[in-house]
Amino acid sequence: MKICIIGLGYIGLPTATMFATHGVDVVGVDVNKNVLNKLQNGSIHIEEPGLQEIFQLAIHNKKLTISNTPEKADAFIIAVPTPFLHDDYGEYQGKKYKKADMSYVVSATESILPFLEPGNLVILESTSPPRTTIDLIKPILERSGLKVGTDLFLAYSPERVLPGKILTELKENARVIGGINSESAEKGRDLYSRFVKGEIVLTDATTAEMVKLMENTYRDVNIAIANEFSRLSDRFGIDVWEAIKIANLHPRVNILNPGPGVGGHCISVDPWFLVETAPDITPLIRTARDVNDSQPDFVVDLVKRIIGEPKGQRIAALGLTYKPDVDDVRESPAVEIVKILIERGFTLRLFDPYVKSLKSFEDYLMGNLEDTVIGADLILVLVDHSEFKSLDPGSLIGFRNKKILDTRHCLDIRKWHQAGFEVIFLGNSI
Ligand code: SAJ
Repeated sequence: MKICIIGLGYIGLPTATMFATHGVDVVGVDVNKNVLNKLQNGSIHIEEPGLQEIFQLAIHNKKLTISNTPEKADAFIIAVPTPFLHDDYGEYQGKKYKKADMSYVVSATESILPFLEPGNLVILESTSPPRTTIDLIKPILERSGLKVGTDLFLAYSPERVLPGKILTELKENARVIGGINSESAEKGRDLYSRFVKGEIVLTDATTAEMVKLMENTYRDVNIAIANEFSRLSDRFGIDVWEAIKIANLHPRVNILNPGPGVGGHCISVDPWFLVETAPDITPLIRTARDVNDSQPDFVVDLVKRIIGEPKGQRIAALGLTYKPDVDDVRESPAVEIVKILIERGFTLRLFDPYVKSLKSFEDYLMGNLEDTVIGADLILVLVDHSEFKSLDPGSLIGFRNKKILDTRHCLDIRKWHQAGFEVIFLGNSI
């Protein structure tokens, strides 16, 4: 069995490695020269626990090869990104909405055309708007002269893994495989069952696309309501964290955590794929996106209420990634908050143990925590990295004001009080 995986990013690389360590010959293909260089030299370009070791094993055993072009194989998996377009918006009733950039999916699909042979299976893994497999991928594949459904088999199978836990979740999570016909879905099941231990559920391609989008949209909408609760609690002078804890004692209530906003390449992007394809019937999904996207403004407003309008105050911002213990800053609300604070005229120093350099913030980024907090009027915790949660405030010196704003509710308040700090949480009236 030989497969070709197009796209060696956060999903393609772990998936390629998994297949390669489960008896399949894998050709991993990417177009990015830096990525190829790194991988061909034996090291991975993403931070993911455990991946480096099994990647090296797969390369060493010659089960995984890295290339810049596809080759003939039994199956092809497309795992390229589907970000949104940054300069092309749709509009519905005077409001702009974001649109998916399908160009990587299109060029990846076109790149396999010369290598397709009768009996091949093609799987799209990239998160995509509903009907992409049928309306976009199928016609491209048919340009090969092969008939999709009889000569070629086609399915959509979304990844559903959590960054930071990818290797375990790839194996253990339930996997949905949506075929354009039942034979395609069954061939998909035969392929993924080589390493998937979770339940494999077969359905049609459009249902599988919807399942993926519904999961992330469900989460986005639920985080939006938690964020709105944080604003209400702030207004009414109560602690949102205590209120949520008590509300969640109800057997049918499970409110998520408010925070500085929603980031990452999934939850903050995918709901737009539904709004884009059906703007007239998705007001709730759209509003949730707007609420989460405006949460950074709420944080900036809170900062101003704590230290006043900018006139030379210094802020030590801790954390830039979109969530804890990863190095990913895509769509990160922390980055957005820092950007707004700098624009407004505050003086910032930044530190993130996972981010050693970041375009446009180079002058602000510090190499260690100690230098970051010197002269600070406010410590602003934007990400709940383990390193910050376990921080001993007694080890830090040189503040101008001992104030800390925790947007993640992750600090041990007792320790910080003992060290003489005023601790403020997002969603806890000041
Ligand atoms: N967040 C909150 N409050 C919460 C939970 C999360 O503000 O209660 C924020 C996080 O801080 C982060 C963002 O939401 O900025 C998203 O983080 P996440 O950990 O919820 O999810 P992702 O984006 O890392 O991964 C999601 C997962 N989807 C679901 O949990 C439904 C994962 O299973 C998917 O595979 C992934 O998206 C994807 O690739 O689509």
